[in-house]
Amino acid sequence: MSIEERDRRDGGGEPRKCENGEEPDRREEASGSGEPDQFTTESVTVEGSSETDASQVPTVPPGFRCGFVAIVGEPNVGKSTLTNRLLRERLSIVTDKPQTTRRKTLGILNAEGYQAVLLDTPGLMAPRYELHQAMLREAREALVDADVVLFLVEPDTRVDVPAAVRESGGRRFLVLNKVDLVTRKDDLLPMLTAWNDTGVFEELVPISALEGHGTSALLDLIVPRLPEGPPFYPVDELAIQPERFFVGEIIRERIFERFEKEIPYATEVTVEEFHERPGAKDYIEAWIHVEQPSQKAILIGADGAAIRGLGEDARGMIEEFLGRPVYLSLRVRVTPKWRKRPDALRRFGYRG
Ligand SMILES: Nc1nc2c(ncn2[C@@H]2O[C@H](COP(=O)(O)OP(=O)(O)OP(=O)(O)O)[C@@H](O)[C@H]2O)c(=O)[nH]1
Ligand SMILES: [Mg+2]
Repeated sequence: MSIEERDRRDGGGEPRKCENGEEPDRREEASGSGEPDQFTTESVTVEGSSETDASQVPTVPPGFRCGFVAIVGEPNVGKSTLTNRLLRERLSIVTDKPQTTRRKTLGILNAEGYQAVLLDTPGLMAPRYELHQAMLREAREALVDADVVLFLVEPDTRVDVPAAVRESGGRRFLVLNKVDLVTRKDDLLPMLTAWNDTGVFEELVPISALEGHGTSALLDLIVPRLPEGPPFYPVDELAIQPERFFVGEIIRERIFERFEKEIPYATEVTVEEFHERPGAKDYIEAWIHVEQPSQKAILIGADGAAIRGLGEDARGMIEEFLGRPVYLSLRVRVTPKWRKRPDALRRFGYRG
């Protein structure tokens, strides 16, 4: 199957609710500063392929459960870490910096007797510009769709339930994450009691998403709350968003890891080309958009060293994710004030 076919299938199979793996609108070229600089990296061979056949949907036994589980909370509380832990796959990007996740990311947890569609979301926060508004829309949409809402918090945070969580129609759980950081376990009970006193949650579950403590117990509480019904997606699928979405996310993650201060936040990644080539590795061309020429200079680095390092790092992770070797070409271009511009955000695939 070609990448185009796979992406069409990944993005096109209409789920009962939510998500369609939208492509950015290429007709709306964001303004730049002349030709972008291009950098390429050689690839290494990685064996194996993760290709699956979407048509193989087995018959559903009686009592099968399927539903959407929204994972929401403030930035950096561990939503993506929990998503990956429950999926047992590294699907969502994770960094130690807040506001890493910018779009709703679907992960499909398939197990005997149920399919839980996990919705990892951007952090709930006070929006400062258009990009934040778009991120909040993604999180709120997930809440509308959810059968179960996991509201993640860290220890010792102020007890405050956002209206969007309070008003969501799903079954609400308070998930106290990062309990590995709490040295005196006696401190947990008062924290959980304070959250319980809000009267919003039907379960309160302490976990460590990082270490995997409490996460199977959490799943055991989630599954009975999913409605009975057939699976929404083929039961051998992990994700429905197109491969190019995850490729862009991996590049963004590596930027968050490798660059400091405002650079990760002023950066967006679009995958402009992604195709198979007869007798050669898949070709991927991604553009890294920044807001100012000074940021472009930092990303490129002296003699292109920074972007070469980024390209090699990202290519390795992309190959691991896709299970096949790729040729990655990175370009950097300046799109002034893109975080505040609805036209640029649309071009980058955010919905208005
Ligand atoms: N100690 C500890 N750290 C954790 C735990 N879960 C997540 N982290 C760390 O917290 C940081 C943020 O994790 P993410 O999963 O990216 O958090 P997020 O809520 O998805 O963040 P945004 O996407 O930015 O909103 C990372 O450094 C994680 O390793 C945990 O249970 N214990
Ligand atoms: Mg995240």
